Amino acid sequence: MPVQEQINLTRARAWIEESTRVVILTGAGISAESGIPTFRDAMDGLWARYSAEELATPEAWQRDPALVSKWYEERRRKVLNCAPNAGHLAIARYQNWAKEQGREVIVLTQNVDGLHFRAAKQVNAPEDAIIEVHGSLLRWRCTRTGNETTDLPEPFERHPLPSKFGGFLRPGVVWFGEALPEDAVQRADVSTRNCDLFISIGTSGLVYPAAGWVFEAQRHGAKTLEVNRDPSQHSSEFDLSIRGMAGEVLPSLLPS
Ligand code: BV8
Repeated sequence: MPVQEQINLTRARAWIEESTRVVILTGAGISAESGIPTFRDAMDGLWARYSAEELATPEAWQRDPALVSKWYEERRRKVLNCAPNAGHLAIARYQNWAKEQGREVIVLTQNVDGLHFRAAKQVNAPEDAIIEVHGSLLRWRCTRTGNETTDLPEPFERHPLPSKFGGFLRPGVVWFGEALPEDAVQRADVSTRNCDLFISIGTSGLVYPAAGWVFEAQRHGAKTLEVNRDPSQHSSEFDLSIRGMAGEVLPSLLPS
């Protein structure tokens, strides 16, 4: 690892040692090493001619619910065949360490793949400190009643699936133009205003309101640290930005 990155890692470790209220924001980059394409990765196969932004919208669902249902079912199946990687596990072990020390570490994930929860289960980390701010591929919701289910046929017999409540089942994710779940926004607002360290991992920082939370933390006096493979939209505004792969950096950065 280049000397500058070593120096940054040493500084970041010192910040983590002295921090007692930490917010970790994660994006698709932390799941890349589990084999899940990031949001900016070009899509392939049947989806090569679409962009994620155009399919992840209520308009796409209105226009062609079968196509959108197929895309999400395929992504759900891929996720169920993947596993948490060293980056997810390092965060879960850090949450365990923090809990023993009476410190608080909250994960705000933009990812809808459920891998933070699976990592937490693997190491008995607290699951109530993981907030899926953009929902989950694993939960599907009736369009008529809003009832959610994770009990889905393998494979879907048809697209979209009829719900037993008279509507259809849509993925339980937040589409562009949809509001984030109120409780997620509430948890994000309170934690970003009260943290003493905000760590952003594996996100391009392009999607709001999540991309703005680092500035909320900064305004309230938190130190801000980024771990990302490439420069992100806001890398220069973090107090410290470490270039690297989450699965390699996090196990040596985070206490366990
Ligand atoms: C809303 C779920 C309002 C679906 C997703 C200002 C304020 C508020 C809203 C807006 C605003 N400006 C614009 C908006 C609208 C919009 C928006 O932000 N648009 C963008 C494009 C400009 N926001 C919204 O619509 C949000 N809703 O604000 O509603 C409202 C209020 C009331 C009533 C009605 C409405 C909703 C946004 C949520 C959209 N849903 N996902 C699905 O998955 O299908 S977004 C999706 O893309 C992800 O969840 C993620 O959040 C987002 C960004 O992706 P990233 O995670 O960053 O991934 P990306 O590929 O971009 O980058 C990966 C990074 O990882 C890279 O930097 C790479 O270098 C790095 N990396 C790769 N490998 C590794 C790595 N790093 C480390 N290690 C590695 N191995």
